[in-house]
Amino acid sequence: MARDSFAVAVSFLGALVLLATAASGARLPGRAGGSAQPRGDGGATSTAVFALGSFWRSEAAFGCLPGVIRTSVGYAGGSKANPEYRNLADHAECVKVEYNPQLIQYKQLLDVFWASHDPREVFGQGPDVGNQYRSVIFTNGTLEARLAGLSKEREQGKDRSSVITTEIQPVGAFYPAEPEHQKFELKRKPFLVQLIGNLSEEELMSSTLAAKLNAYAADLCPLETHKRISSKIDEIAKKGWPILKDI
Ligand code: MHO
Repeated sequence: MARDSFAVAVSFLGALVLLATAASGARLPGRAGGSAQPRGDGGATSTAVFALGSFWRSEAAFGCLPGVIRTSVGYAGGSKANPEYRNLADHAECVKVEYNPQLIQYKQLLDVFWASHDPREVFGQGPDVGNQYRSVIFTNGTLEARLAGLSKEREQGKDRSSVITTEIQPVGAFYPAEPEHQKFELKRKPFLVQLIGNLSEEELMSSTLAAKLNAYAADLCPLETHKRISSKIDEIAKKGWPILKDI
């Protein structure tokens, strides 16, 4: 009985979130299959891959940007086939960003890349020490390689007293990381996971909303967006958050 009412309450909440998000014009992932195919106008989705330290934070750094459709984490840049978190060999932890190039440009993603880590650090980022945390821009084609190269020169030009360690290399195989590493920041806040209806791992991976909330959970949304999401959550909590009084 208690479990039934809990289930009802949770799906009620889910519906509220869907309503609130739809009203704001935010893009929603399909509940079934979780497809977040953005538009029916034939526009292509572009993909960018970056390594900039722990992929938990890297994923959150890109998730709130307007035009980002989905994010996921994985391993790239090494030679080992099918790397795993505990045995990733020469791979780097990476984030894969799928985006609508009509809404956000590769150049802007590069700006976020540079601003989200310290590319002058050698063999790690902050407390995370090791080759897996190296800084890499994985490019897809000559245009991206050129833009990446120019942005690196610009970055180096800001200060010549230390070297930018960032490598630029063509993206090869990208191996998706284990489910527990996907949307890690969001999963640290089970309340938020519940708020969007306890999506399956697959759905979490493909959901635009989950990518945004993952960034929100890590405090990596722009201030205005952060406030907007917070007040929406407060509103939902006030209106309909179920309080279990007895069992
Ligand atoms: N500082 C993190 C690194 C994890 S990462 C996904 C830790 O707590 O181990 O490599």
